[in-house]
Amino acid sequence: MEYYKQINEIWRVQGYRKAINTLRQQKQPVRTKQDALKLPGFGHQLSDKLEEIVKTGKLTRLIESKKDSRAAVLGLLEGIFGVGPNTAREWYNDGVRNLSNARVRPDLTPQQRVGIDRYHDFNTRIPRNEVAQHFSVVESAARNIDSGLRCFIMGSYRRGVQTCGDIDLIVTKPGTKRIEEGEKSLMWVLQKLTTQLTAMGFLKVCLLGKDKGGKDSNSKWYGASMLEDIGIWRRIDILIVPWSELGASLLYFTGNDLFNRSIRMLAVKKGMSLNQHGLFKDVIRDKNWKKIHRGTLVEAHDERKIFEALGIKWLEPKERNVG
Ligand code: DCP
Ligand code: MG
Repeated sequence: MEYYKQINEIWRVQGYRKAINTLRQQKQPVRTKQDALKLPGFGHQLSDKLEEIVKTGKLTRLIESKKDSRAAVLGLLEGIFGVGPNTAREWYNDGVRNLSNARVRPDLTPQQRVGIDRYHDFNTRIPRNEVAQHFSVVESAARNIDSGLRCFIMGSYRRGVQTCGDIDLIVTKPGTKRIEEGEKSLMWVLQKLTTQLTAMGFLKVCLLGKDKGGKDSNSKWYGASMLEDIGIWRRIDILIVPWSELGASLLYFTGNDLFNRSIRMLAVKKGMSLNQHGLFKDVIRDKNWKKIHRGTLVEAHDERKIFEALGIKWLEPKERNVG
């Protein structure tokens, strides 16, 4: 039971708790699988385990789970929004073994606290049709703000998978360019959009950290959204991208991450460089492979043209589920 508590398997913990109570109430010792099966809360698996303990004095499953319990706890902790492998390891070394231990960390960020409070919600896959419903809410709010805005669903949804880990959305507007190039018309959109959606009760919390998204602070928003009739908080990312870079953004945010890695490597092999802002050539790098000049733009707006410029045939998003 303690092991399952650590790895947050609540149903199993309850099963074990019931079985333990049942055993405590027995007047006669329970020694065999057959005896155990007669007791409430004892199925075949638990009864087998009981007999194994009586006969051998040990439990193989428990020995195994001790071996993998570090990995399990690290996995559990990394499932908290805002906790990466380094934080998980640090917390583990400090003795954190479950979510309750994590919750009382003095260094817990507000985002991690939400991640713990909504642990179950955030770790439940989202059915495709629910992603589409969240999208519709955002899209109609965006259209109300400015009928010229265009919204897209990215990530695993665009690759056609049946359930998604989170909701990735892009908002853009025909004619807009990069902020550095002087086009500012989209900067206020995200602010207005998220404020309205929050007031509607659709967006539940903003999960941007202290740096508020760093240099992209005007163009991305991380948080949680919820449909009233479903009641589960979902992780949602809304990104504002300039129309001039739509293709590169579509390519990047469609993924999957392994596909992205290989297509970026291909670009490098061809003397180019690909990122979410575009495909560039004549990039100048120093001897540590650090970019010292971003190069000249080959293509950024048209996703298909990026494939062409790389000399590869167009791949539908559903053909980009690699690995
Ligand atoms: N991405 C990437 N490298 C990363 C993270 C993300 O290239 N380290 C890109 C590719 C992803 C896209 O961003 O497909 C969206 O990121 P997600 O983490 O939301 O991944 P998916 O949407 O693909 O999967 P999931 O269903 O788990 O959300
Ligand atoms: Mg996603």
